[in-house]
Amino acid sequence: MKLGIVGLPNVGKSTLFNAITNAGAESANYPFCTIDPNVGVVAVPDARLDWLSGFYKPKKTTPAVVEFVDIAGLVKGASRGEGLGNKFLANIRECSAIVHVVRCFDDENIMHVVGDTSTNVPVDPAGDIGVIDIELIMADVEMVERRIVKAQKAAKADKKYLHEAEVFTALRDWLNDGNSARSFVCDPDDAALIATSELLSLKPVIYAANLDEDGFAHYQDVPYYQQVAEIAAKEDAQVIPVCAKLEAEIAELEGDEKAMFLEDLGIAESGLDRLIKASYSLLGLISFLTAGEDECRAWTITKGTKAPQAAGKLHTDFERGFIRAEVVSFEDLKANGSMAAAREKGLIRSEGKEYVMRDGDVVLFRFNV
Ligand SMILES: Nc1nc2c(ncn2[C@@H]2O[C@H](COP(=O)(O)OP(=O)(O)OP(=O)(O)O)[C@@H](O)[C@H]2O)c(=O)[nH]1
Ligand SMILES: [Mg+2]
Repeated sequence: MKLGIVGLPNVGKSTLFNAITNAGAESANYPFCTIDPNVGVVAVPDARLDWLSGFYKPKKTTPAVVEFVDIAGLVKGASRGEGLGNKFLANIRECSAIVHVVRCFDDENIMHVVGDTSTNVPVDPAGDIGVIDIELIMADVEMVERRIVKAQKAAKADKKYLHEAEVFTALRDWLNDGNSARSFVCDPDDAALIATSELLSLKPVIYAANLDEDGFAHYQDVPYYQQVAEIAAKEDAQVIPVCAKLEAEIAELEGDEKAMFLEDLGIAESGLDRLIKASYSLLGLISFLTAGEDECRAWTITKGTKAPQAAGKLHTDFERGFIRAEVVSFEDLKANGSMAAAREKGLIRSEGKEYVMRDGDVVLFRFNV
């Protein structure tokens, strides 16, 4: 499950990607400098894992990870193939969710383009988001049209496909009115049907508002940011303020240095850390933890995973031979200072096969093989 970093050219996608992965993807003041998608795997910041690791001093600490893809800038007309649009849209199709980077800074030295890549236009977050949305929506219309034709053909042999054709026709009309598939309202069965179609505008989205250093310090007062926040609120999406350039600098610092730098700036957590955590959650992922002297580790599961399947992440034998899971919430563990103290207070629960794992559960699996 990957997140695609999407937006107009020159809005700071590669700078943000670099900051996220510290991987040195190309970044330059030149539209379309990113031609091939860059993929980066990053650790999900987790203060709980840090605490466990500080307590157990294990030989190894293993964080959960999440994957980002730096996708080249889309321009107006991308869905008709402008500016290698089809290729970039295909890159987005392979991702499970989208980080939409929106330029919220002025800089006359850095071109802002939406269509023709040689014409500089003013920064306009709401308009810019609209340009990207329309390209994703138009690409979806094409996919949906094909789906309708297919369903209509199939309906000649089997009437059950008539409903499918109807659902996709209603969706096409919704898209043609300039709406994202994400906001199409229908019953859960129809939603499941639509989910089989890999539509771009159906993918969950987070907005990353890329501000300059000044703007970032008081982002709530910046009109550019407010525009993005307003759109995000309407869509029930998250918006995270970042200063990609600053984040790239912060990302190069280590532990203490980083904390000091952030403190100087008066922020508790870098925008990047927030963005990575929000991205992880946007994918529907949570972490449970295992702790000991050998290893402290955060394990990735999807929300709703039951204990035996979570055990299966450690080893297939653990799932097959699952007996019980001994579970304590991280908060309870931390509040009591140690496993032994938590046990004494009866805070370590013994959970069976039907237990649905929660984010931050610290677990010991009992199994029999
Ligand atoms: N002033 C300022 N410049 C920035 C900021 N973020 C990025 N830039 C600059 O904007 C230019 C373009 O940044 P990139 O990260 O390459 O942009 P991109 O969105 O990846 O662009 P394409 O790959 O061409 O679509 C670079 O010169 C960056 O240094 C920022 O927060 N403030
Ligand atoms: Mg780029």
